[in-house]
Amino acid sequence: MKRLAGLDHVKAGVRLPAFAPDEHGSGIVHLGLGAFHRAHQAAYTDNALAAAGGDWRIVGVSLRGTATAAALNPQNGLYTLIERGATGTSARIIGSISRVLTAAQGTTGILETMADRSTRIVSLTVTEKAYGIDRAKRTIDRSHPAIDADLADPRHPAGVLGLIVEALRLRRQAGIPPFTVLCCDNLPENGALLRAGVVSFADAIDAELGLWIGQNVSFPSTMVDRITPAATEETLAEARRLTGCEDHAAIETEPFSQWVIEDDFPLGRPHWEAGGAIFVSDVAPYERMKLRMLNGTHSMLAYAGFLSGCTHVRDVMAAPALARLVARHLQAAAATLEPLAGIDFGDYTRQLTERFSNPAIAHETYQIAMDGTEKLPQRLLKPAVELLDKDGDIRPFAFAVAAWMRYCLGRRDDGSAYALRDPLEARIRNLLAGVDDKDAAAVAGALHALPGLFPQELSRSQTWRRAVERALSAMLETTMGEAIRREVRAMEPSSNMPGAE
Ligand code: CS2
Repeated sequence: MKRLAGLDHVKAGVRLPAFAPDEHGSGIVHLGLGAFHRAHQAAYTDNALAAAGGDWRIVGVSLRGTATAAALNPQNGLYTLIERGATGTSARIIGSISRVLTAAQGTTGILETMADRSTRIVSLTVTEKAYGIDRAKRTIDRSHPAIDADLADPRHPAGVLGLIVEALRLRRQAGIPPFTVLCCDNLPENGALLRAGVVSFADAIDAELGLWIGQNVSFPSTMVDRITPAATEETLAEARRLTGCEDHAAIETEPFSQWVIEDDFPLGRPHWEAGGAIFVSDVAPYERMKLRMLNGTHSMLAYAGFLSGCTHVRDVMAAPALARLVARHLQAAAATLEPLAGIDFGDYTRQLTERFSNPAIAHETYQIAMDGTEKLPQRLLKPAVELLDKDGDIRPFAFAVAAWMRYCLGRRDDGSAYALRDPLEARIRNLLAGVDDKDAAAVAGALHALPGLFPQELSRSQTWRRAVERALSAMLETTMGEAIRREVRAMEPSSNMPGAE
């Protein structure tokens, strides 16, 4: 079977790029070329190129590893995007990525491309933990390894903030206007946060550069959404079957996709509307909705699901008791939001329930469980603080946080161990080392002491602590499965849950 490298051998019926990829230059450098970018922004850019043309292809950058480059470069950046819905599967070939650079031999080539006049946007999906921003102080986190290393040698950066600052410095020096920085990670007010981090990093090496960046560089915020599991051998086999070509870079995703963006691109942007992107003046309420309803519920179901034997999100939705807690969490998260024009949270809830239940998507709970300390603040802790302040019902959030704490113990109910896969894993293990793991107050107490994670409004609140300990003690006394059933039994008939009696 021929490797996908051109479009000639692709089976009839597969949707091809509706533009000639080679005829378009690049205008975007994307840092973090994972599955999500290829299922989301690259697909929107493919639609935009087809609809409105322009030199907007994407130069992808893999900051860690060379596997993506080895998969995509021999394919001229082409790959299969498989959409799997409840009613069927379809495949399209994406032509918006031109080539992939890696940091394996240093970042000089990456910096040159970022600093080149043709680059007008630098976008990012590097995951929450890669930035090295202290989110409470909105400054660089000097204890982050990439920040520390890049401050010591700012002309040869390896980390995200270091690369952006050095590329902007090179452009300023050459009299080239700055690119727009587009953060596409699941962080609250991601553009403003990244701006604070970049300016803080620049300030630390050259205050004048920091000032110039603050005044001249645009960092629109975005809300990005598409559930995209990590690709597996099965994904690649499906791509071969559908396209008739060998494809080492195929990705599978759900049919749903959403992108809300602040329209602030001084050097222009692709016509992303063609793929359905929405441009608004303030993304924050959309981000909050998605982070609290989709991602917050995801985190709850990931910890509770992983520990009760649900490998995939779809298994959670097929487990009646846990599915009830999913419904409860969605409702509780929606109740923390201000109304949003044009959005019905009931419809959004139904849509999420359907998406989570998609039988064709094998999205692992263990994948979502990763990096909990980076995810909890915006997904679960912030809404809990707001609810506590209003005397609201914190129970769903306390249950979710307790499930994360139970997960932090690193062993299943049968005693078998797993890696937490969290940047604070070593710290968490140290904190829990001498603690009696049957004692909910002791476990919760130790984890509430993790530096920088829990806001004081929670760690100092007896109401919050009691609610977490109550949920956690059920999880420690029995199995996670039994704790879930107890939680459902304790749900009050008055909680408006369908069938909650
Ligand atoms: C998930 C997200 O892994 C996770 O933490 O909650 O990756 C989620 O699937 C995406 O944000 C969906 O857009």
